[in-house]
Amino acid sequence: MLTVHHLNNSRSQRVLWLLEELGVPYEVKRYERTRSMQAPPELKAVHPLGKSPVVTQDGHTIAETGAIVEYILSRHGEGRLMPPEGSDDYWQARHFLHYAEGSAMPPLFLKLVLSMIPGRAPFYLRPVLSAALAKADAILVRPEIATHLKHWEDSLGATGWFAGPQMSVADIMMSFPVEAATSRVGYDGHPALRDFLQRIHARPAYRQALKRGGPYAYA
Ligand SMILES: N[C@@H](CCC(=O)N[C@@H](CS)C(=O)NCC(=O)O)C(=O)O
Repeated sequence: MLTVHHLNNSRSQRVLWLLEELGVPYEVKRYERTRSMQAPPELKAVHPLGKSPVVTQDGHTIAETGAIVEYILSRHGEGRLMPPEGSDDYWQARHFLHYAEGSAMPPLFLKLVLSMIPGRAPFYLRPVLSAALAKADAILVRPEIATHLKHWEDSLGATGWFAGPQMSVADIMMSFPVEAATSRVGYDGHPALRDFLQRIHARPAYRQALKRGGPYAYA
Protein backbone atom coordinates (compact mmCIF):
# COMPACT_ATOMS: atom_id res chain seq x y z
CA MET A 1 0.00 0.00 0.00
CA LEU A 2 1.26 3.47 -0.88
CA THR A 3 1.37 5.88 2.08
CA VAL A 4 1.23 9.65 1.59
CA HIS A 5 2.82 11.60 4.45
CA HIS A 6 0.57 14.61 4.24
CA LEU A 7 0.90 17.99 5.96
CA ASN A 8 -2.28 19.99 6.45
CA ASN A 9 -2.74 22.97 4.12
CA SER A 10 0.11 22.07 1.84
CA ARG A 11 1.24 21.27 -1.70
CA SER A 12 0.94 17.60 -0.68
CA GLN A 13 -2.75 17.96 -1.60
CA ARG A 14 -1.69 17.56 -5.25
CA VAL A 15 -0.42 14.03 -4.61
CA LEU A 16 -3.77 12.99 -3.13
CA TRP A 17 -5.54 14.52 -6.14
CA LEU A 18 -3.30 12.61 -8.58
CA LEU A 19 -3.95 9.32 -6.78
CA GLU A 20 -7.71 9.96 -6.84
CA GLU A 21 -7.63 10.74 -10.58
CA LEU A 22 -5.80 7.47 -11.22
CA GLY A 23 -7.92 5.43 -8.80
CA VAL A 24 -4.84 4.15 -6.96
CA PRO A 25 -5.48 2.90 -3.39
CA TYR A 26 -3.46 4.74 -0.76
CA GLU A 27 -3.38 5.60 2.91
CA VAL A 28 -2.85 9.07 4.32
CA LYS A 29 -0.70 9.74 7.35
CA ARG A 30 -1.56 13.23 8.48
CA TYR A 31 0.84 15.70 10.11
CA GLU A 32 -0.20 19.05 11.59
CA ARG A 33 1.78 22.25 11.14
CA THR A 34 3.25 23.81 14.27
CA ARG A 35 2.23 27.28 15.45
CA SER A 36 5.04 28.73 13.35
CA MET A 37 3.54 26.93 10.32
CA GLN A 38 6.43 24.49 10.02
CA ALA A 39 6.25 20.73 9.66
CA PRO A 40 6.33 18.80 12.96
CA PRO A 41 9.62 17.01 13.81
CA GLU A 42 8.06 13.55 13.19
CA LEU A 43 8.35 14.15 9.44
CA LYS A 44 12.16 14.10 9.81
CA ALA A 45 11.84 10.48 10.87
CA VAL A 46 10.30 9.74 7.45
CA HIS A 47 12.77 11.77 5.34
CA PRO A 48 15.76 13.86 6.51
CA LEU A 49 14.39 17.07 4.95
CA GLY A 50 11.27 16.85 7.13
CA LYS A 51 8.99 18.33 4.42
CA SER A 52 5.76 17.18 2.87
CA PRO A 53 4.87 15.47 0.60
CA VAL A 54 6.75 12.23 1.08
CA VAL A 55 5.46 8.86 -0.09
CA THR A 56 6.52 5.42 1.08
CA GLN A 57 5.83 2.14 -0.67
CA ASP A 58 7.54 -1.27 -0.76
CA GLY A 59 10.66 0.03 1.01
CA HIS A 60 10.94 3.15 -1.21
CA THR A 61 10.84 6.61 0.38
CA ILE A 62 10.36 9.42 -2.13
CA ALA A 63 10.36 13.14 -1.38
CA GLU A 64 9.84 16.16 -3.69
CA THR A 65 6.47 16.52 -5.42
CA GLY A 66 7.77 16.27 -9.00
CA ALA A 67 9.68 13.07 -8.24
CA ILE A 68 6.67 11.62 -6.39
CA VAL A 69 4.41 12.39 -9.34
CA GLU A 70 6.87 10.73 -11.75
CA TYR A 71 7.07 7.69 -9.46
CA ILE A 72 3.29 7.34 -9.26
CA LEU A 73 2.84 7.78 -13.02
CA SER A 74 5.55 5.25 -13.84
CA ARG A 75 4.08 2.66 -11.45
CA HIS A 76 0.36 3.29 -11.84
CA GLY A 77 -0.17 5.71 -14.73
CA GLU A 78 -0.50 3.28 -17.64
CA GLY A 79 -0.07 6.24 -19.98
CA ARG A 80 -2.82 8.28 -18.34
CA LEU A 81 -2.45 12.02 -17.56
CA MET A 82 0.53 12.36 -19.91
CA PRO A 83 0.31 13.52 -23.56
CA PRO A 84 1.70 11.15 -26.22
CA GLU A 85 5.43 10.67 -25.67
CA GLY A 86 7.63 12.93 -27.81
CA SER A 87 4.78 15.28 -28.87
CA ASP A 88 4.96 19.06 -28.25
CA ASP A 89 2.29 18.60 -25.58
CA TYR A 90 4.45 15.94 -23.89
CA TRP A 91 7.41 18.33 -23.60
CA GLN A 92 5.07 21.09 -22.45
CA ALA A 93 3.85 18.73 -19.68
CA ARG A 94 7.46 17.96 -18.73
CA HIS A 95 8.18 21.70 -18.64
CA PHE A 96 5.37 22.33 -16.16
CA LEU A 97 6.24 19.24 -14.14
CA HIS A 98 9.65 20.74 -13.32
CA TYR A 99 8.77 24.43 -13.58
CA ALA A 100 6.00 24.33 -10.93
CA GLU A 101 8.43 23.81 -8.05
CA GLY A 102 11.68 24.93 -9.75
CA SER A 103 10.61 28.39 -10.97
CA ALA A 104 6.98 29.21 -10.14
CA MET A 105 7.05 28.64 -6.38
CA PRO A 106 10.27 30.50 -5.36
CA PRO A 107 8.95 34.09 -5.88
CA LEU A 108 5.67 33.15 -4.16
CA PHE A 109 7.62 31.76 -1.23
CA LEU A 110 9.77 34.90 -1.12
CA LYS A 111 6.64 37.06 -1.04
CA LEU A 112 5.30 35.02 1.87
CA VAL A 113 8.57 35.27 3.80
CA LEU A 114 8.85 39.05 3.25
CA SER A 115 5.30 39.51 4.51
CA MET A 116 6.06 37.52 7.70
CA ILE A 117 9.25 39.35 8.72
CA PRO A 118 7.82 42.56 10.26
CA GLY A 119 5.41 40.62 12.50
CA ARG A 120 8.33 38.68 13.98
CA ALA A 121 10.60 41.70 14.55
CA PRO A 122 10.73 43.89 17.70
CA PHE A 123 7.78 46.29 17.50
CA TYR A 124 9.96 49.43 17.26
CA LEU A 125 11.58 48.09 14.06
CA ARG A 126 8.32 47.15 12.37
CA PRO A 127 7.50 50.46 10.59
CA VAL A 128 10.95 50.79 9.02
CA LEU A 129 11.14 47.10 8.14
CA SER A 130 7.65 47.14 6.63
CA ALA A 131 8.56 50.11 4.42
CA ALA A 132 11.84 48.53 3.23
CA LEU A 133 10.24 45.15 2.56
CA ALA A 134 7.28 46.70 0.74
CA LYS A 135 9.83 48.32 -1.56
CA ALA A 136 11.66 45.03 -2.12
CA ASP A 137 8.32 43.39 -2.85
CA ALA A 138 7.36 46.09 -5.37
CA ILE A 139 10.73 46.14 -7.15
CA LEU A 140 11.79 42.50 -7.05
CA VAL A 141 8.93 40.18 -6.29
CA ARG A 142 5.73 41.54 -7.84
CA PRO A 143 7.17 42.01 -11.36
CA GLU A 144 8.57 38.47 -11.21
CA ILE A 145 5.20 37.05 -10.19
CA ALA A 146 3.50 39.08 -12.94
CA THR A 147 5.80 37.46 -15.54
CA HIS A 148 4.84 34.00 -14.27
CA LEU A 149 1.11 34.78 -14.21
CA LYS A 150 1.29 35.92 -17.84
CA HIS A 151 3.05 32.66 -18.79
CA TRP A 152 0.25 30.65 -17.10
CA GLU A 153 -2.55 32.72 -18.60
CA ASP A 154 -1.04 32.43 -22.10
CA SER A 155 -0.40 28.69 -21.70
CA LEU A 156 -3.99 28.02 -20.61
CA GLY A 157 -5.37 30.26 -23.35
CA ALA A 158 -5.42 27.73 -26.18
CA THR A 159 -7.24 24.78 -24.55
CA GLY A 160 -7.91 25.65 -20.90
CA TRP A 161 -5.23 23.11 -19.86
CA PHE A 162 -1.49 23.59 -19.37
CA ALA A 163 -0.34 20.92 -21.82
CA GLY A 164 -2.58 20.00 -24.71
CA PRO A 165 -6.30 19.47 -25.18
CA GLN A 166 -6.85 17.32 -22.07
CA MET A 167 -6.12 17.54 -18.39
CA SER A 168 -2.66 16.16 -17.63
CA VAL A 169 -0.10 15.93 -14.91
CA ALA A 170 0.91 19.50 -15.82
CA ASP A 171 -2.42 20.75 -14.46
CA ILE A 172 -2.02 18.81 -11.23
CA MET A 173 1.50 20.16 -10.68
CA MET A 174 0.47 23.73 -11.56
CA SER A 175 -2.64 23.71 -9.36
CA PHE A 176 -0.67 24.66 -6.25
CA PRO A 177 1.25 27.64 -7.73
CA VAL A 178 -2.00 28.92 -9.28
CA GLU A 179 -3.91 28.52 -6.00
CA ALA A 180 -1.10 30.09 -3.96
CA ALA A 181 -0.54 33.01 -6.37
CA THR A 182 -4.16 33.95 -6.91
CA SER A 183 -4.82 33.82 -3.17
CA ARG A 184 -2.03 36.40 -2.71
CA VAL A 185 -2.43 38.68 -5.73
CA GLY A 186 -5.94 37.96 -7.06
CA TYR A 187 -7.10 37.24 -10.63
CA ASP A 188 -7.10 40.73 -12.16
CA GLY A 189 -6.50 40.39 -15.90
CA HIS A 190 -6.24 36.59 -15.65
CA PRO A 191 -9.66 35.11 -16.46
CA ALA A 192 -8.15 31.81 -17.66
CA LEU A 193 -6.63 31.21 -14.22
CA ARG A 194 -9.97 31.75 -12.49
CA ASP A 195 -11.69 29.44 -14.96
CA PHE A 196 -8.96 26.80 -14.52
CA LEU A 197 -9.39 26.78 -10.73
CA GLN A 198 -13.18 26.58 -10.97
CA ARG A 199 -12.94 23.55 -13.28
CA ILE A 200 -10.35 21.64 -11.25
CA HIS A 201 -12.08 22.37 -7.93
CA ALA A 202 -15.31 20.91 -9.30
CA ARG A 203 -13.73 17.57 -10.27
CA PRO A 204 -14.93 14.62 -8.16
CA ALA A 205 -11.33 13.39 -7.73
CA TYR A 206 -10.22 16.80 -6.45
CA ARG A 207 -13.12 16.91 -3.97
CA GLN A 208 -12.44 13.38 -2.77
CA ALA A 209 -8.75 14.29 -2.27
CA LEU A 210 -9.85 17.20 -0.07
CA LYS A 211 -11.87 14.79 2.07
CA ARG A 212 -8.85 12.52 2.50
CA GLY A 213 -6.39 15.38 3.17
CA GLY A 214 -8.42 17.50 5.56
CA PRO A 215 -8.50 21.30 5.78
CA TYR A 216 -6.96 23.09 2.79
CA ALA A 217 -7.01 26.88 2.59
CA TYR A 218 -7.02 27.28 -1.18
CA ALA A 219 -10.21 25.49 -2.32
N1 LIG B 1 9.75 21.53 -3.49
C1 LIG B 1 9.29 20.70 -2.39
C2 LIG B 1 8.80 21.62 -1.29
C3 LIG B 1 8.43 20.87 -0.02
C4 LIG B 1 7.89 21.84 1.02
O1 LIG B 1 8.46 22.91 1.29
N2 LIG B 1 6.75 21.48 1.64
C5 LIG B 1 6.12 22.33 2.59
C6 LIG B 1 4.62 22.10 2.56
S1 LIG B 1 3.78 23.17 1.45
C7 LIG B 1 6.56 21.98 4.00
O2 LIG B 1 6.78 20.82 4.30
N3 LIG B 1 6.63 23.01 4.86
C8 LIG B 1 6.90 22.85 6.24
C9 LIG B 1 8.29 23.23 6.62
O3 LIG B 1 9.06 23.72 5.77
O4 LIG B 1 8.62 23.05 7.80
C10 LIG B 1 8.18 19.77 -2.90
O5 LIG B 1 7.51 20.11 -3.86
O6 LIG B 1 8.00 18.67 -2.37
